[in-house]
Amino acid sequence: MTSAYVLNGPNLNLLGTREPEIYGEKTLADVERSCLDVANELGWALQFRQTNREGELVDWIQEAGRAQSAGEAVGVVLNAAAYTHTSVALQDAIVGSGARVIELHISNVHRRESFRHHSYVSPVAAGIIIGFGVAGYPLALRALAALDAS
Ligand code: CA2
Repeated sequence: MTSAYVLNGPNLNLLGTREPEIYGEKTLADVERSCLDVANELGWALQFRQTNREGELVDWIQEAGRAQSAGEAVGVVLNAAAYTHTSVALQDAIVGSGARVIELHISNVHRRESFRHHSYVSPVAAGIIIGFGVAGYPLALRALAALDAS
């Protein structure tokens, strides 16, 4: 069965516990359930993960790229959180692995502090979903399906 990866970076385990005015009230477990509903509808297995470690995100992107090359994965929805704005290693992992990546942010980073306006992921992403709250996650899975069909 084809897998879709949804990879979440640092502090997203805190979703729903603090800063609801920015990130809403849903928890990461709620987000996983909404992704599972769409994955089931699309006939995909779901690899939904969160880590606070940059290297672990790199490992998972490489894993997704290998699975995609083997025809076993459709791509990655990546909310790299703060590493979006700092990590050359993530950009290198995306390019080096060939993983198809949809960059996702819950908040509209362009309405926030200027340090959030730059992304190392955007130039190597297939597409970007920003500012739709956690509703962006199922949208991003549907975007992966659309890209896969095109
Ligand atoms: O809007 C997004 O999805 C972000 O990727 C979230 C990151 C932030 O650094 C990016 O600029 C934009 C922060 C994730 C931390 O999430 C928390 C959620 C609830 C409480 C505290 C942190």
